[in-house]
Amino acid sequence: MSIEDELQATIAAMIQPGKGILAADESMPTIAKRFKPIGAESTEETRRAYRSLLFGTPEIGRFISAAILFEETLGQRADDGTLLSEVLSRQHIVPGIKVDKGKIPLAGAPGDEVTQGLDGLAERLRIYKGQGARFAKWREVYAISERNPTRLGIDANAEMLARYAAVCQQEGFVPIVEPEVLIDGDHGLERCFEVTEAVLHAVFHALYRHRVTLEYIVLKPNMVLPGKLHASQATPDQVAAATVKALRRTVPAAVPSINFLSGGLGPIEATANLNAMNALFSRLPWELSFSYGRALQQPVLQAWAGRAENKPAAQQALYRRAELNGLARYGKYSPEMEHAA
Ligand code: 5MM
Repeated sequence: MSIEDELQATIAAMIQPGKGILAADESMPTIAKRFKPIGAESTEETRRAYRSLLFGTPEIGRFISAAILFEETLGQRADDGTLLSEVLSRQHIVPGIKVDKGKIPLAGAPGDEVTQGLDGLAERLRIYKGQGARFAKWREVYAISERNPTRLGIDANAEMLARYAAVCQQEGFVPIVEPEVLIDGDHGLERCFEVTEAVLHAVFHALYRHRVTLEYIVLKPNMVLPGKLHASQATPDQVAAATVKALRRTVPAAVPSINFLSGGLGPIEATANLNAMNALFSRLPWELSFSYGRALQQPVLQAWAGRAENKPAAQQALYRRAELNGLARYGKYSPEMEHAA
């Protein structure tokens, strides 16, 4: 199969009506942070048990078309010895891998950060492909303050995303390009809009310069929201209008799908916002979908609480959340559904 055929097959499998992406690629410190409130210790075995639970959820492939894994998970097996990537493939869920190696302060731009991990990326991708991964993910993070992100921060992060995406496509991996403007702070929706627009503009300019084929990427952006400490929060319709406005100004029509991160939004808010976008805007050039981590997993973690006997309830929680987000893909979700059985 040519690289182009490979990319085409992967993107077609990742983007399907009524489905989205499950982000389960928490790094070691992040998964420990997620386990702490439910009283679970993060060990190789608890991480394996938890991720086996997620991926083994019966029928979850009805609403999830792809899952992002952390490197360790790619080599782990379910209780019956099946590789977790194979558990996913059997449900027609494409396995992918987070390939960035976390962020460090960006020299010359106080308050901005940049993500590491480009060294040896092509070689790592070849190994991951042998382990079943077909797409990759890389996240850049932008904090909002009066001074940040700086012009340097925006450009340096765009450059990293584009270099990563180019290497991925060269190796036959579909890159998920994730520029995340953080929700932290007391800024208003307008400031988030302004930053998101500038960030996306720079990202697509860099992708063009690095000859990345836009037909074979997935964009994973933040929604345009007021900071979480802002005096008033926005309605789903307001978030939808601002987010689509920013995307229309910056994301070329060649991009097949935009799969939002949840970025600290509650599960219900994340679903409601996605639903509003799909309900209000029916003639957009790209699919609008989800690639949630916390907004899909929070109810699962609560139901599981680190105990094997809670596995069926936890899987039910994941199935329900995925199903509701699947409805939001069509603009057919309503908050009343939260209380249905
Ligand atoms: C699942 O968390 C991902 C990895 O984060 P760390 O490297 O910080 O551990 C993260 O990239 C995630 O995929 C995105 O932030 C989307 O997740 P949310 O929870 O924001 O939907």
